[in-house]
Amino acid sequence: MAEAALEAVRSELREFPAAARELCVPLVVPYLDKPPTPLHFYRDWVCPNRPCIIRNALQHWPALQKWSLPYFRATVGSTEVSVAVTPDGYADAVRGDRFMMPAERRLPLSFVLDVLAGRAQHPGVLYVQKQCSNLPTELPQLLPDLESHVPWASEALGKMPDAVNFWLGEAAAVTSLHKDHYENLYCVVSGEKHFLFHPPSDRPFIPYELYTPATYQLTEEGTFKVVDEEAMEKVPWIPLDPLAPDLARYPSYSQAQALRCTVRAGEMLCLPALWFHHVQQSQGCIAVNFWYDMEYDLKYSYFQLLDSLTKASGLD
Ligand SMILES: O=C(O)CCC(=O)C(=O)O
Repeated sequence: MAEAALEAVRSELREFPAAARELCVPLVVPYLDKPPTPLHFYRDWVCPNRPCIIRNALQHWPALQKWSLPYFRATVGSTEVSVAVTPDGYADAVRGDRFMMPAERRLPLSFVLDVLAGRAQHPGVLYVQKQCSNLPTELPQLLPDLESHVPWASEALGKMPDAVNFWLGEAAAVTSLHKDHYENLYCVVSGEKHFLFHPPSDRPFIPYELYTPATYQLTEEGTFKVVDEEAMEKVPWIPLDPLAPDLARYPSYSQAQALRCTVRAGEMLCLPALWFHHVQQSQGCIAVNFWYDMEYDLKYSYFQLLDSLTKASGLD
């Protein structure tokens, strides 16, 4: 009897993503030709939790004309920044039976630029991607080149961003599939970013497991050592690579439908809170994003329920 009830819950969970998709998930990420008003942004995108790409939202930023690798070399080349270094381009990702975090190195930006241009060598893959507002904290000289927030979004959401992040890295640097509790306004200044998404409603098909956290350590010889973070709790993370999903191990994922888009220079992606995303980029892509904390409203609570039911019913 209990097993029959549990199977009924699993069956409902398996049907939920298709029903949600039919009702409210777009088949492609739509484009807007100009920024929305605060009302339209809230009504058409934030409330329904739908992504879009906005053109002509950044053209007043001097960064769009100025930012390039030679400009950075001339203006902030001597500034030291935190750089995530990994052997394979995957920081904060499941590798084997560990949740691997990158080695973190402080390097002059000019050195990173040399590596990006193929003029210098460094072991592994480099990604300037320290989150928690690395733009104002590590590269404040660049702040006059853009706005410190997105005015129509700040007005719509009634708050300022929690973080303004700067991203610059090698094409081999990949961000593994995950979700955040932020309304994410992701602005590409130069190059391209390739996003793969799943709506939050796909949760029943997306596996999570608990992993021992570990950090890469770069040795003197330029090799990588895996050092367990024994004081840290286990980390729940998605083991699946959506580019090459192991369907023998995670067969449910074959029922999930990924949405893909490329965000080009001058475009802003509005990535709603709780959407799963996996990110790749062109070599030397320059981007800035604004993380606005989401509203912890019923939408959040419903997602938590979906998450709990998926785990409790053993669908994970
Ligand atoms: O650009 C990237 O590599 C990752 C961006 C991301 O995951 C985020 O903003 O949450």
